[in-house]
Amino acid sequence: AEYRICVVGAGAVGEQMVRLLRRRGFPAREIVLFARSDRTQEIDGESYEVRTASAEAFEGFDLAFFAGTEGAKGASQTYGWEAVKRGCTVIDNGDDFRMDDRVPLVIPEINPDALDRHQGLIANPNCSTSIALMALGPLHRAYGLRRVVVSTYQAVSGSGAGAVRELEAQVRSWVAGEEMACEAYPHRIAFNVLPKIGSLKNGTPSEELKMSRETHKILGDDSIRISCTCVRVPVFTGHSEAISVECAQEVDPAAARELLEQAPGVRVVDDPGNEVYPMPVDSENREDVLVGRIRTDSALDKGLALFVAGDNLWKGAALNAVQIGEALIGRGMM
Ligand code: 11C
Repeated sequence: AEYRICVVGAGAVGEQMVRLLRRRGFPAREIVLFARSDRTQEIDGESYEVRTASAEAFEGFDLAFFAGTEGAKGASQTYGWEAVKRGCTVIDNGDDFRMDDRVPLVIPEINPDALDRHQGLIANPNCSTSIALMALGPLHRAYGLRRVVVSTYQAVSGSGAGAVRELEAQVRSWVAGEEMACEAYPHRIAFNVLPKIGSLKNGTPSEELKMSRETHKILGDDSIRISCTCVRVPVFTGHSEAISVECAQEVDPAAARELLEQAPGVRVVDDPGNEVYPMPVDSENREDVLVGRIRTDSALDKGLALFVAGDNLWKGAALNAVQIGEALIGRGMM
């Protein structure tokens, strides 16, 4: 079968969704973009029709990918269930329904069975959650995670195309000896790090709440104690994370490395003596999440430390969404 597909949101994530649908040969009869105005948009040399979104516009589509970022924020609240009512399955990259009990939150390599309970709308996790869980999922299954301590190093593209332009403009201003303009963040991001991502909810930055709540939901285990510090760094694309875990079972770093080498969607790059380790520049436009610096964490009982890097727009967003679509087809649910 070939499917009629729409992508809601024509920004950074929407564009990557279209690119990955094509690149992975998704069986699409048609791909249409929905945004705030009618126009056409060129992606990789192909011209796509952009239509104004409305509830009725979803009529006749089989699958809708909501980019859920930038200009498309809130679109799934307005149109998500409206599209489902019209027979369209929705995969939502945004934050609106991730913790909704009706909505499975899915990383296809980690918890594909959650798809069986879907009611038309499926949520894609936050980028830092997906990238961490590509390593933490297999470790949890093998060793049982008790505690997780994460520090993230998140790229500006996670804040949208405006933040990417701002980092570049600030670097140019610095070179020219000029004042840096700050709009995307409350402080300059060039040659700086910002240890708060998202708005505060009861004193905790929303990005840190997302990471712990989503991890509990995806792994189906609320007992894991999670502590996060999410930090924005002056990197264009690729979120990196330093992670320490305490396990229920004894964990040997060599065995953990072997386990992660077998894990789908993971590439182990772990030879620090030869300067081989995960870096955001190597994760960009790459489907696998890079995992390395795998070692004992002696500050924790049965502890393991590791470092991961993944493309926040790919596995962190568009790729995972497309893989959810592929998994639905693979499970005969489309
Ligand atoms: C960031 N993680 O890097 C965010 C972007 O809930 O999907 C994605 C926000 C989300 O700022």
